[in-house]
Amino acid sequence: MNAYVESVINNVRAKHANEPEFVQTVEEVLSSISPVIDAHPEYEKADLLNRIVEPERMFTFRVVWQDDNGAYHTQTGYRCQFNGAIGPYKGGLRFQKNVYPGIIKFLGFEQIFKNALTGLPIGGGKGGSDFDPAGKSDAEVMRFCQSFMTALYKYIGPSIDVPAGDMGVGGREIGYLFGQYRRLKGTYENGVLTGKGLSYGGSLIRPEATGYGAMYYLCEVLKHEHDKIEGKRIAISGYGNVGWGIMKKAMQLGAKVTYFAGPDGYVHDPDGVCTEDKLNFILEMRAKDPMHCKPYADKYGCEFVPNAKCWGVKDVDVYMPAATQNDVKMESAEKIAASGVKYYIEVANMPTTNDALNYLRAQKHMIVAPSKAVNAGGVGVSALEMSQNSERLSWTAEEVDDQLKKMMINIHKVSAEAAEKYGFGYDLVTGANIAGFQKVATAMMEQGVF
Ligand code: 2IT
Repeated sequence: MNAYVESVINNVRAKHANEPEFVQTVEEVLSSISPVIDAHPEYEKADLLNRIVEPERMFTFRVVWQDDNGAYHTQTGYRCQFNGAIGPYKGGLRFQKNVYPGIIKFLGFEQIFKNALTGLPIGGGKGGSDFDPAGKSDAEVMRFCQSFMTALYKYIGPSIDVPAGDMGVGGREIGYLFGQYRRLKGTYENGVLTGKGLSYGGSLIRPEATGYGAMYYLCEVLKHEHDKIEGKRIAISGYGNVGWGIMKKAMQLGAKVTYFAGPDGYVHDPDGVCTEDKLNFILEMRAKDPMHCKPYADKYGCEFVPNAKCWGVKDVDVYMPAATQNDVKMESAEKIAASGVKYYIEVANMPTTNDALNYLRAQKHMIVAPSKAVNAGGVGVSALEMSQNSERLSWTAEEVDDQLKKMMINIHKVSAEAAEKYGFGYDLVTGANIAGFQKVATAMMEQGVF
């Protein structure tokens, strides 16, 4: 590995020893781009890498809210404006108990390269809070969101920083956040947030975009392998917005999700989650109780395996981890490799630990695709939502879906080309990192020292 790259990775390891998720993503990205640094000595001269691993700005804020009994609670809010070289900071807000700076930084760092891959002018950012939405009433969620936005509104805006949803932040939360922003600013700047409701500037297809985009990306991989999507059986983890979008697009494309895993275990439905009735049931089940997917197995009379993940099942063609970070560790990776399944398509942000990812990439019979490319359609459609807001127009579902498809075809293409250019062959992981990095690096170099 390039000595400069190694020194920057070591700096990050030492400085962020208590933020393992951030160290993990820096190791993954920087080791991929080592040959680019060899080819561009001017990057080392400008110390570009120590700059790129340091957020341009990151802050915390106090968020106090009252529960329905009048008791007070104090949470920490975060926003990381990681890199704005190619556009306003853009990235989601995550509300989850385990949120701490290491999670926000890892997501923000991934977001820089993912956003660059979309081909659209959006910089990388991320934020959130250690607020736990589980079991909270609507009114409690509203008060929390209002308090969160009261602390944040001065530091965001349609040309500054445009938050969106992530885990724990969906349409309801974005609505409350936008209402409070509008109240505080006294202007109708709906381009300040994406993932909005359709009645106030949201985009058609945004809720499904990440899952749809992942399926379009999979289609490109299959094309490359002279294979086809029709009849493919898919095992996923997670059945949130993203997993649900995968199920729906799979159905439209003649494929089917036959396994899905949740917090309580996994479901095996050999017929596939591919009727309107089943898709609607998943929405209802999730709204009632997000911690259990067993009710699906009970309703449709299929197998449910408690407290287990579906990694290693043999009767599928594609694995798509779509739940959360570090879902697939070495033990699961060994089962996946042993299953003989060819396609491992990451969807959630950093769903695979680095050792597991490298192990899977080393399997000769497998094709591995990285989440920062595969899930980029979500933020890509967020950028399309920003365009619609600034034009004061709404595009049809067909127009958005068509642009999303083109975007995913292009992301796959530029990734494959970048890997090829540096002699890696069809290595989608390395290619995505190189293509994303190259765009941001060029912009940073042209903008001088800061
Ligand atoms: O991880 C992600 O890309 C997101 N949560 C979506 C971010 C966005 O701005 O739409």
